[in-house]
Amino acid sequence: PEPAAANNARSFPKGFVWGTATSAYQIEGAVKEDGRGVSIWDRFAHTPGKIFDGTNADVAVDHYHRYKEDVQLMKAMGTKAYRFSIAWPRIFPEGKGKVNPKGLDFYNRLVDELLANGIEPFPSLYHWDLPQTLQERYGGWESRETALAFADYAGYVTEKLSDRVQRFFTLNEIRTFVDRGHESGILAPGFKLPPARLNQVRHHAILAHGLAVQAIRAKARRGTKVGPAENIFAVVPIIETPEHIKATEIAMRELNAGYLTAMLEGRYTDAYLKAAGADAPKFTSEDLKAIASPINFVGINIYTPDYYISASNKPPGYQSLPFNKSHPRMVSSWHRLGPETLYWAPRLLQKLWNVKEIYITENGCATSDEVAKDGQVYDSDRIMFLRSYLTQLQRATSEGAPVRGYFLWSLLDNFEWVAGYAQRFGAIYVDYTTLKRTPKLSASFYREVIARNSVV
Ligand code: GBH
Repeated sequence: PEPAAANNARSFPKGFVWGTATSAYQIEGAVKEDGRGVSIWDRFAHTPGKIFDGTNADVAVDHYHRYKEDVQLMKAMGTKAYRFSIAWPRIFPEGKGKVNPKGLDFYNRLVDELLANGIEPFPSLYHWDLPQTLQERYGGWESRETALAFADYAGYVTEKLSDRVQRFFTLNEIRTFVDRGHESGILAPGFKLPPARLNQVRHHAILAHGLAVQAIRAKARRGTKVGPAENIFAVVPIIETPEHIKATEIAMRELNAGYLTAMLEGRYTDAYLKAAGADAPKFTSEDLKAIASPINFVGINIYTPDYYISASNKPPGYQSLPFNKSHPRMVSSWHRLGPETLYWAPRLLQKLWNVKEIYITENGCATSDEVAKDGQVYDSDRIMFLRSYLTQLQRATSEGAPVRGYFLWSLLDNFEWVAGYAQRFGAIYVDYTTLKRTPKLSASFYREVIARNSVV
């Protein structure tokens, strides 16, 4: 590859970490291999009617057996980092108790392979694949037991891997698996809980994060760094004037009150507790202290904007905007285009909570990719998407926002949860019959961005 261009108006800071991201259930397959236990996602995907195309991730893209090939694909793109998730039911098939060393072996092999190829591992400890036994025995996230079990698992894994892994993410997108899994029931475990129980689930999930941070401090090698990877409400002032920016700051803090705000401030906001009323979660001050255990960085998954304007004459001072009917979307119906999210999310994290290290732990889109007659995949719209989002991210870093890295979702086309295999998020195309991998045109685009450390 050509040498990185000298600093120009589109460059990222020196040492910026470029990576790709995946998660265990979405890519690994091998669900019955080497002693892996059953997860709530195995159960959910095998329940008729839950997945759009009737599929499951029993095989997925067979990464469990093809990880060496996949690492070579990462290397060919020039990525220096890889965010993947560790499947809890591979390590503790029943969530707690008896450990399964063969499960850990897979991640040992993967970490070693990454390091041998100059790629830094950034594992997440939970990407929604809760051991089914914890669901059945305790009611899953409805129980504090699950938070305690998660902390034990986190301590165990980080103790084993922290000789080679420097940074761990705790839970991926608490907001998504809490709300979509326990309120609308679209994701596993597929519940529609009343508000009080839902709020308790949310509390246990952020408590699991905090207790895991403590367990990692106790068990992992000194200096191991940890943080969440959250699907924050990515609030954006639709008009960038002081008045609307101010309203956005208030909205950012309140909308994330059940998640990041609690983790960073060690309290639930008054507005959050007031709105919950009698349904507020039950918690102790010790819980809040644990939830706010000092972290090293904040990871944010950014896809779609939440637009706000000021409403200064009526509390709470901000107003959410509906999307115009013609607002452009990507393939996923929820996925509206909003590149400015990659500017505002880091700026607001820095402004509101003085966050000093930020990773964009996911960003990307599904497009309707096909292999052309010449064997190539011309995903022009993914390139357009990435260029427009990265331009806004560069705007943030050039103004001093402390973003240290960016992980493209996703390395490979994969099992897109409730959408099954119908939505392709990969920079690399996967033929689901042969499992053959073909880098898309966007992989070439991304390689050039990385080689130049600059938007191209
Ligand atoms: C991420 O979620 C996940 O971390 C990742 O595993 C996933 O593959 C990727 O994004 C792409 O989706 O169907 O109307 O209920 C992104 C945030 C929140 C987007 C839940 C989809 C469901 C909308 N997701 N949302 S709806």
